Amino acid sequence: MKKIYVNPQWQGGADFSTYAGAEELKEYLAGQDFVTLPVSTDEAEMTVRKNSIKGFDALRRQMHSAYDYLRADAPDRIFSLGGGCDADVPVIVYLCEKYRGDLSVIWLDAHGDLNAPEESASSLFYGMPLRAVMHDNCYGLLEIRSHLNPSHVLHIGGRDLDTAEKEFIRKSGMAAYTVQDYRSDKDFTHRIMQEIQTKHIYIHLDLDVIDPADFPNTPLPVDGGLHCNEVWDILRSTSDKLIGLGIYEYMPAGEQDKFIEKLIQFGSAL
Ligand SMILES: [Mn+2]
Repeated sequence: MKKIYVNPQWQGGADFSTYAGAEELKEYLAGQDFVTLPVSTDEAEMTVRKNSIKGFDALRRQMHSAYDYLRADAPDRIFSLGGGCDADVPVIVYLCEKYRGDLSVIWLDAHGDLNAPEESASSLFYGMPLRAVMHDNCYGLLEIRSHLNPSHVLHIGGRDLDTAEKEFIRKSGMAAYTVQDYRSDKDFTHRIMQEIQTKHIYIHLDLDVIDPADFPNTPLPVDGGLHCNEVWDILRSTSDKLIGLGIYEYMPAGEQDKFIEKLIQFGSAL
């Protein structure tokens, strides 16, 4: 069974634009069954800082609540829409448990999302979600039964990574490919599919992996990104094993976007 979740969690970036983005994405889902996960809009909660994470209590409460929804529904395929990148953590934790670790995650993102809390200059959780799903208890935010194995992570499209994030990639054994890596190998998608040993793949798509000239409606755009057709190529190449897709960091555009429409059709057909 497939389920569609909209998680407008904005606290990771302390930025309401992703909350508003989730609201706008719902318009693309008209006529479909989906669940909107509960999220606080209380800005005062952002002043609570624990474990070097801002908005810790609100994040912890929302992540537990999202995780409870997932466990109760027990879907085997998930299409999720954010919200900030951090809103994807309960989905990945759930799928990792559901498939007993037999899950690879392809993380498409201009940023690493790989900071440990104490390495983060901002203490904002949206810079940490990929690291958190590889950590025993998501730094106190969510208790995990089986965390994601770094050797099951493929980061693609990164071009604005912190020193500590590069160091983590080097030490952890996770794979990371740049836009240049993708373009310099005609068989890139074929090759990464050969590399993936698990039976199941989840794709986390932070829209800022796309070049701002192709898609600007995201809070932290970075030049030199993938083109929409290249992102599409990566998505389609995984379809045999794909059991989930997440679309994150969407900022309201105020008008219909063709590529978002295409992505939402793809996710809805999982
Ligand atoms: Mn991100």
